[in-house]
Amino acid sequence: MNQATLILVKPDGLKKSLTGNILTRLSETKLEIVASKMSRVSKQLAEEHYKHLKDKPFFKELIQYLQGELHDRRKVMALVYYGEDAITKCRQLAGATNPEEAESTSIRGSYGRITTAGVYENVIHVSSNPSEAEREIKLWFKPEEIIVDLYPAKDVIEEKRKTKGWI
Ligand code: DAT
Ligand code: MG
Repeated sequence: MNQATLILVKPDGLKKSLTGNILTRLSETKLEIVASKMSRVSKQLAEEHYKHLKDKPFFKELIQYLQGELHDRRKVMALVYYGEDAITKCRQLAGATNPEEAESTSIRGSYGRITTAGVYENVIHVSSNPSEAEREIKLWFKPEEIIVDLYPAKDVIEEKRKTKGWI
């Protein structure tokens, strides 16, 4: 079954210059990249992304980590991969959540670490199931930023929104 998944190259992945390695690993899946961008991560976005973990003792550090405060890289690379069993394939390549338990050849097993403060710096985010993927993709991307019609969208007339244009 065709699926979409959100992928984030987290700030530690960017700081360690792992973007190329990670995209190369993910290209083994033969999935299609249907959206990609560099994205600043506001506190609000980070908290919404990880809202299922808000009661965990590590939530505050996790939000700081995703915002790039631990790596002086206040951005992530966000992508949407699409194709047959996209979630399973990408999660398999990513490896287990805990980088010390992740298979050593997986992305997290190869490049992740646990900090002394207990933060899992695991390099990459992959959605865990189709409904989470839909929620996350809609959180990180606008319909027009995705080159296929993944989910139903409506026309929105924005008259007074201030944006930037080239001079
Ligand atoms: P995953 O990223 O594998 O989907 P998750 O959604 O359960 O895992 O957790 C999101 C992130 O939160 C995870 O990438 C790293 C962090 N995290 C999860 N469990 C943790 C723990 N026990 N200690 C520290 N960080 C943790
Ligand atoms: Mg998850």
